Amino acid sequence: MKKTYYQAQFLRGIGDVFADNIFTNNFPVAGFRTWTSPFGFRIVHALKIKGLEYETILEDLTNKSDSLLEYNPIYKKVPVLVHNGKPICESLVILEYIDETWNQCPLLSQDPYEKAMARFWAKLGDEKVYPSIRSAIISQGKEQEEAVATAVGNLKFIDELLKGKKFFGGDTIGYLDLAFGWMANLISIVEETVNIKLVNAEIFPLLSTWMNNFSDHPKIKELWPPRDKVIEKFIGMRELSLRKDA
Ligand SMILES: N[C@@H](CCC(=O)N[C@@H](CS)C(=O)NCC(=O)O)C(=O)O
Repeated sequence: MKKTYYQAQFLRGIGDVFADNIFTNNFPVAGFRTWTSPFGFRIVHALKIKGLEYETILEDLTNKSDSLLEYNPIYKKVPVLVHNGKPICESLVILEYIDETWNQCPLLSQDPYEKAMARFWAKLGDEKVYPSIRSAIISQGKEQEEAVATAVGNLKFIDELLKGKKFFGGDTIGYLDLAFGWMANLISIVEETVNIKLVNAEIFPLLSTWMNNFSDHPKIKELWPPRDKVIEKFIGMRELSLRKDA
C-alpha cells in the first residue's frame, strides 16, 4: 500500500525502531507508547523515577498492534500500562496507579487539597495547553495566532505555580512535573519547527528554568527522542494539515 506523505515522514523519523518492537511480555510491567507521544513520556518517566524495570512497545499509530487494540479497545490510544497482564489506560490514571502501586519516590502529596490542585492543573494542561500547542503546529495565520495566545495565556498560570519551587512537586519531581513533562521537551521543538515563541525566558523565567531542570534530570534526559527526528515529524504533520486545508 502506498504510504501517505505523513506516514512516510513518520516512518522515516522512527527509523528501525519498529523492527524489534514486538511485545515479549517478559516483564511484569510494560508500556505501550509512541516515540513522540507527550502522554507516553509521562509513563516511562514515572517508571524511571520509581526505579522500575519495564518493557517498552513503540506503536505505529497508522497500524496499531493487536495487543494495543486488545488492551485499549475503547479509545485505541497510547499509552497503555500493562502490569501483571492487566491493562491500565489514560496517562493521568496510569500515573496515579504507578504512584499507588510503588511507594518509593512519591509523586502525589498526601494532602487532599494539594492532590486536588495537582489534578486540576494536569487537566488544564491536557484540555487547554496541549490542544493549543498542537494547533499552533498544524495551522497558520489567524488560527495559529489564536492558538499561540491561548497557549501563552495558560502557560502564564503554570509559570506562577513554580514560585519558590524547583519542580512543581517541590524539591523533587512529582505528578505535575510528569503531567507537564512533555512541555519541557516539545515546546522548544515546536518553536523551532514553526518559528513562533511560546516560552520567552524573560516573561516565563520560572517555567523556562523548570524546562531545563526537568529535561536535563538524569532520569528523564535519556528518554527524549532525537530532536531532529521530531522536527522532521512535525514538519510532515504541518505540511499534511496545511495541504488538506488548502
Ligand atoms: N487522554 C489520553 C490521550 C492519549 C492520546 O491522545 N494518545 C494519542 C497519541 S499522542 C493516540 O494514541 N492517538 C491514536 C488515535 O487517536 O487513534 C491520555 O492521557 O492517555
